[in-house]
Amino acid sequence: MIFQPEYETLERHALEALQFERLQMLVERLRHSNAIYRERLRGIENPGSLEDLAGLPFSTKADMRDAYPLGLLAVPEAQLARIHASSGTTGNPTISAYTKEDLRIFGEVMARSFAAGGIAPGDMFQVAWGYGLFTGGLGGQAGCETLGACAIPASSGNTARQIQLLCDLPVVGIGCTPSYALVLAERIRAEGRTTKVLRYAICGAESWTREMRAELEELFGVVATNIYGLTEIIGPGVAQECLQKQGLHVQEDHFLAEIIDLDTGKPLADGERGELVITTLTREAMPVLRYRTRDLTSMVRERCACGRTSARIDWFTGRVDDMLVIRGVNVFPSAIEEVVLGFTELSPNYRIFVDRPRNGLDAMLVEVEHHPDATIDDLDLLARRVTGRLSETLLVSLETRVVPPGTIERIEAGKAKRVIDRRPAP
Ligand code: DLL
Repeated sequence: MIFQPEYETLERHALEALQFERLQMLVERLRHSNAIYRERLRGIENPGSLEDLAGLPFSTKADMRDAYPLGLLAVPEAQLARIHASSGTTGNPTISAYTKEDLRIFGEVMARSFAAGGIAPGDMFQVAWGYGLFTGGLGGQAGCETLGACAIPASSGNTARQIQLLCDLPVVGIGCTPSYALVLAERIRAEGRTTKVLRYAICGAESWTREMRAELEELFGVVATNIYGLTEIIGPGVAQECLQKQGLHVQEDHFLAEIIDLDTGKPLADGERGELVITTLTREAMPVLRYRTRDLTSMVRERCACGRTSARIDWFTGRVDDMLVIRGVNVFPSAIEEVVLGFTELSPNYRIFVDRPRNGLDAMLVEVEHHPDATIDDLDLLARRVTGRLSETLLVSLETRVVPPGTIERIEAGKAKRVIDRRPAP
């Protein structure tokens, strides 16, 4: 179902005209309502077309940290209706502030996302992202309310309770991280239970792959779609896959997306992979101009078979910051995930350890679990095969360790942490 066909299926020329009009208003608004942006936009002309976007300054996470907590507000504090924040690993959290209108838009893009992922008004939907400062829980809640679905605000964690709700209530859809969906699916199977009517999982907030999706769909008996977003922009709902599964539709009337070359910052052509940059077209409290997300993807603009005309971004390779440099070779954890999940003998759980012995070279160990249903005669042989396939794909030598099912710790709240990099900080 398309929740707002009047926006989601707008002809491209009309959509781009709307984006341009909103971009002009945004630049004007930033000049007049925020001192940091006024300074940054000094001497820069207002855009005369959408192409002029490329001449406007970028914003980065560092800008947000520097302006902590409320330096990037574009409305008086008295107009704020909510604050969310993302923790990050070091320093100040990143704050996102919302007016009442921003919250309405948050609900709207989440309702569109849930509808695209198979949820209909009247359906029960279990929101299993964390409620609180994290945007997932309350964003999911708003999506249900705007769509007219029935929200079950389970929040993250408390797996026994989550399973009870899924097995007892007619829950049609669940929203959570992909790694938590996997935890739930594994546990339900191990306990020999079945969910009552669960059919859709809408997963996001962390990097995952199509291979992981296939595993999850099989184990959970659901259709799983990918949802993307970030605190700095609004939270989840920036982009969402439809049931055609041909990439994530960007909610382009609210978020203007570009793909740029990481090094030069120049816009890339459709289909080329680079860093996703987003401009908020309608945010009031904390609008963002050309935010460098650090997330790597590509974008196409052809109409999708579902009827939506919005641009679609591909599944992410990962974050720039998550890239491991092993003896000079760049390695994305997502590439390791793709290879590991290609082995039917292995479960979708894995961990990557990176060490640098004193005066030695980087050493990478990939720990994988053998699948509970697989009979494996020779664990060493399996480890050697996985090692071979991984080093062939990644072009770096490494070791693999196969451990028994259930050995690798499952994360029940928050984002999965699969990489343990124990090298000294540079
Ligand atoms: O993770 C918002 C969210 C909540 C998205 C629920 C989806 C579902 P942050 O904590 O600010 O916000 O983290 C944002 O997470 O820049 C990506 O690196 C990563 N990320 C989010 N969704 C995906 C996804 C929320 N579908 C950061 N695929 C982003 C890959 C994702 N990475």
